[in-house]
Amino acid sequence: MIKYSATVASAGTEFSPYLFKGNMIKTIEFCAENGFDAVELHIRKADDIDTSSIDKVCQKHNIKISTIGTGLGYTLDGLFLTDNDDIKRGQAIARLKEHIDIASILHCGVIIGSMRGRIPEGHKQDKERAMKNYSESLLLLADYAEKKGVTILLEPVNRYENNFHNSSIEMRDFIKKLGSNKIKILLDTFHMNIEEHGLTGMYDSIKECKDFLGHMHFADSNRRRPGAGHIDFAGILKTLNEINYDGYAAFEYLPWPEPEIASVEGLKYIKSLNISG
Ligand SMILES: [Mn+2]
Repeated sequence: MIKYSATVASAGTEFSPYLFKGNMIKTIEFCAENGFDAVELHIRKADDIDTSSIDKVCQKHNIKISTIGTGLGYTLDGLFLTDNDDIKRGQAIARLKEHIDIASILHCGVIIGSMRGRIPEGHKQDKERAMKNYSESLLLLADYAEKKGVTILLEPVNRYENNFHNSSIEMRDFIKKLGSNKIKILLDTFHMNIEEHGLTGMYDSIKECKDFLGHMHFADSNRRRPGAGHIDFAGILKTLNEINYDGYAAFEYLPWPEPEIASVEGLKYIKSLNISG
């Protein structure tokens, strides 16, 4: 059975695709009252949140934390794993370890999307070095995550926002090659809508990734709530049920026209389509 999660960020701009911003405790209470199974926390660094009060409010309202999103470390602090500067890459790794520590306390996964970074333009050597640094950093983090009982979720991001591992299959093949069972794939319908091939591309990719699938992000084609664009969520849900996906789908999209409506209407729409799950 698919479980649903809503995104909340500790910071971000008007154009960040997070449903809620600011008060995490209030958001968790709102999401619990409105039928969500979980909340996905997007935080910049560990001291953004008080894990014990979050844990307490989750237990009180019988709701979980599904995932920690880490992209703010890239957008606000410029930290990323393909960085060829050893000191800065070390800071990126340290930041992600902080996130893994939090995830270990809250029993959830850690997403690496924007903090993957980009492959630098220019010399072939620099590109190869960035890719090597990236893979080695991930394996180091996977070791750390394994000790802490946490799963790392790598997210393919569309070509307009990143320049490598844009499609689901590219990312799946990379994860397969890395060979760590603590690293799984996160498929985001917004990115898939841009990258996957043909009319059945999104469904085919979900099936192709099924052995590695750890998390989903739901957003419609215009990055608004499901039902506000043209993605066929009935087909997505049917495919996820076919592969017996029992993880989370986190609602990561623009809070249009406002967070409360965007979250509640999105969930209502998805539940109306997903009668069997
Ligand atoms: Mn996403």
